[in-house]
Amino acid sequence: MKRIIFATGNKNKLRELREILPDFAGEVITMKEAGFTGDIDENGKTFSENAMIKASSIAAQFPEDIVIADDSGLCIDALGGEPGVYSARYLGEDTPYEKKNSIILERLSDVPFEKRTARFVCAVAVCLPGGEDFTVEGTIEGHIHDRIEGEGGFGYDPIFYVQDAHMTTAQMTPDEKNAISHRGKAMRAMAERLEAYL
Ligand code: ITT
Repeated sequence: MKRIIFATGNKNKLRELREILPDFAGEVITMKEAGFTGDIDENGKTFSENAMIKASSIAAQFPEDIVIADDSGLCIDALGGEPGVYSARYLGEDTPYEKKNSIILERLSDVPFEKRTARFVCAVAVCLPGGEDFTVEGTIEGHIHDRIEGEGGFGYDPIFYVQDAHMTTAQMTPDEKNAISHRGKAMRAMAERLEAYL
């Protein structure tokens, strides 16, 4: 059985992977647990490019293992697609999300609901021993809410409103979010492709 390394330092991504694919996640170790110490320069222009940069950086050190990586973020149409691939760094890497979310709400204060369209995107890249690789993507459409609401999820979830569910992704249970989320879709698609390989 090959080891599967998840190239992330984000605990919330790991938690959601465990919720989305509990059997698969039993086999997964983090890049820290694998002993990766280097820096990864996420300088790609797209989520897929950045996901592959992360996965291939780890795969270069651990060529015998399967490596997966997640690059994701929030794209807000009224802000020209921002924060997009800069979602983690947007308004400062160490700025609390409470503050980032408040600033976004302020910037959109004059924008009516129908123009507050946004989507979460998640690209998952996989590097296989032997040099093969692939990426898959998942998205979820929504609107930027008029207030911060909900305690669940992480990051931008308290301002991401899903019209069909009448709530933000932070108000959903983990199962409700994962069933429709960008990461749920991308991780399930990844597992299907990977199963064919395994
Ligand atoms: P790694 O690169 O180590 O995986 P990161 O947090 O830096 O961790 P990204 O560069 O992919 O990861 O940035 C993704 C950011 O997008 C993340 O920090 C959140 O702010 C946001 N994001 C992604 N998925 C989200 C979700 O499901 N709910 C809320 N915010 C999300």
